[in-house]
Amino acid sequence: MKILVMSLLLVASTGVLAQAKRSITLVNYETDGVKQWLPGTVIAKKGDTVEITLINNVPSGDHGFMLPDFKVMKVVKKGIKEVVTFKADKEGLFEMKCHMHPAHVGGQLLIVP
Ligand SMILES: [Cu+2]
Repeated sequence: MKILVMSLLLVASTGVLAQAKRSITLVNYETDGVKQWLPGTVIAKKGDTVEITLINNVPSGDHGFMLPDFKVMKVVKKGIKEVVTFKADKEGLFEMKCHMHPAHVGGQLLIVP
């Protein structure tokens, strides 16, 4: 048991959320008329550089990806990958959304200390 606890502490202190460049791919999908980015939650650590690759597979056409709190805004055309990069310079829970059709393609960005 003591070894397990020591191992978990080591992992927590050295790797899992150490400050780094984080890359993730989000895919836009539609089901029952609801459009979302998948995964809908992106997690990073304050200080990280976050690189998000965006793929739009929704038949209805172009959609936007916006992180208003980080001044990120990108139109993602169907079938054309886009990449956005930003510095996670503040912690908290932030909104991701489509700036072209604000009622959909939502998600959230969690930045932990
Ligand atoms: Cu949209």
